[in-house]
Amino acid sequence: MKGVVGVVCLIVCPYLHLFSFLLGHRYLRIIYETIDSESTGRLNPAEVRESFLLVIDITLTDDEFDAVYGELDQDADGFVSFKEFKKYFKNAKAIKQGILDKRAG
Ligand SMILES: [Ca+2]
Repeated sequence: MKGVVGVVCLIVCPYLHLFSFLLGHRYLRIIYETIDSESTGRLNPAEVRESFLLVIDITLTDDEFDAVYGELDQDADGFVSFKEFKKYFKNAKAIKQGILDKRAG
């Protein structure tokens, strides 16, 4: 059953940000739980990187990822908890715009 939910979410998640205003912050929880496939309750760097594609539809470069990981992993334990994840992506639009602005120079 969990596998089915995961597959459905992988199809739907790329579009979740489009109607995130309807779901409130719940879409972040859905995305977090989908990426945290082993239900460890924390995301490792590779998983966090994957989350950017799902939440804001952007694939980060190595440099971009290094720059933002410190902001995400607030307690610097090497992993990102849901609390940290939610705090960072609370304003996903602004995060996306910030990355695009930096790319534009
Ligand atoms: Ca952390």
